Amino acid sequence: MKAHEVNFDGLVGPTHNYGGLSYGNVASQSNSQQHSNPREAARQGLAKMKALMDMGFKQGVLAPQERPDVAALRRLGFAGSDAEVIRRAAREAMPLLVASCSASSMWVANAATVSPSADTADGRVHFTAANLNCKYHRSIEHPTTSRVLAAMFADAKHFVHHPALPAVAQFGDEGAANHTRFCRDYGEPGVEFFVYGRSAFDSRYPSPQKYPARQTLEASQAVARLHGLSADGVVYAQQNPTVIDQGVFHNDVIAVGNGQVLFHHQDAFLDSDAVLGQLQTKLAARGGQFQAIAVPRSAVTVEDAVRSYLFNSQLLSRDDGSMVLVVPEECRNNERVWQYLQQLTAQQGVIQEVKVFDLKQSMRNGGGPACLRLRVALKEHELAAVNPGVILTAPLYERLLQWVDTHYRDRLADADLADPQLLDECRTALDELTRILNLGSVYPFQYQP
Ligand code: SUG
Repeated sequence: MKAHEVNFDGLVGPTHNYGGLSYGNVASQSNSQQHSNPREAARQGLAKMKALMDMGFKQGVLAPQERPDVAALRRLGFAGSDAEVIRRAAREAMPLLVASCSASSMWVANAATVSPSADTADGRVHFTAANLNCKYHRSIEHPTTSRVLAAMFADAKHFVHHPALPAVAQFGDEGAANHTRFCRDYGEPGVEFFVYGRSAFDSRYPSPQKYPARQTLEASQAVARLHGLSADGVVYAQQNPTVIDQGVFHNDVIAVGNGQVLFHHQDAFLDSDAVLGQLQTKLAARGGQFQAIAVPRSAVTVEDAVRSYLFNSQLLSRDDGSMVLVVPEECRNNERVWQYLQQLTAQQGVIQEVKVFDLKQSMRNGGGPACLRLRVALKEHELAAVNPGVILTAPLYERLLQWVDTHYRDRLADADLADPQLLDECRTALDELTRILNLGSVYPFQYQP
């Protein structure tokens, strides 16, 4: 049965800004307080979606969230009309207003973990929304994420939605950014690879010293249980704590996998040989042939990887079995990384082409091509059951472009977040978007929680 990997890209929201909210994410911290350009950010994201669609890849769209999140501010004690809530937060607790305005839901690699039906006990596609509880501004995403995913994948015959794990640090879960799947074919049983930063309950596991490890082993194990994965189809690996301390806040900043291939930095994992050995053995038991492409630190340092986001790339399979690597422009601007990529494609190995995209607006917050997409492997009949409103087509692309140009500002600074007018603009835009994507009422302002 034919199956596809569909990339659902997060549409950048109208409040895209640089809040400096993510300690441990070097780009977010170093670009704090700069003014942003939400219109350009959304256009850059759409350009990538369109280009991949034009190359023949299946592409979907994931809607942004309602921001400022007035309901979240109310939960923190700000009262009055919506405008008063925003003005009071701006006066008394600007960092909370900034957090409630973040467009961070655009990085949908953190929206959820997804297991395709070939891997799960009940033969359905399973989704677990990520609690993202390491950062306040991200921890408020999952209720709406769940509603949006349920509106996209509504048919309970094929799709199962699990609520986010308990919202405590011990179950810190960052979704697909720490999850990869290896398989011979997207429709066949595969090996799901969960990478965690620390253990919450077992002190024998080392932890980073400087920056937080966002994903715990216990969260990854809970997701695997919820999805009904079998032990022979799962590998757990600990991220190297020293790379977390250098700014690798998710595994997808240091490794990317697709099909039977893992493209990763030499320093990505603790006990790398054992990890790669397990992947090789478990994939072989499923009839596959695992291939690891390790980038040596002598060619690309961890610092280069963090600056260029070489590994925050999309590795996509073409019909002839070869792969294309989708990288951000920052890779071309880094001499060592670019040289490595030239050598890689010249070898005539599995990765034969590199495609470069300008995603600067998102990159300044630490979000590259891979952060912007949630992968869902679907068999043909499952794809047919997805809400067709969210599958990108040429007319939908044109409509979204027009929608962005109508509603988005081209400049946003901290002070603008205090303007209640921004809330009205966002709600008007999102109300229209839910009609364009045929999502129904998914936002708090539409259903009054
Ligand atoms: O969680 N940045 C996001 C970037 C997420 C990248 N995702 C993956 N690697 N999959 C984060 O740190 C910055 C927001 C700000 O500072 O305004 C932010 O949330």
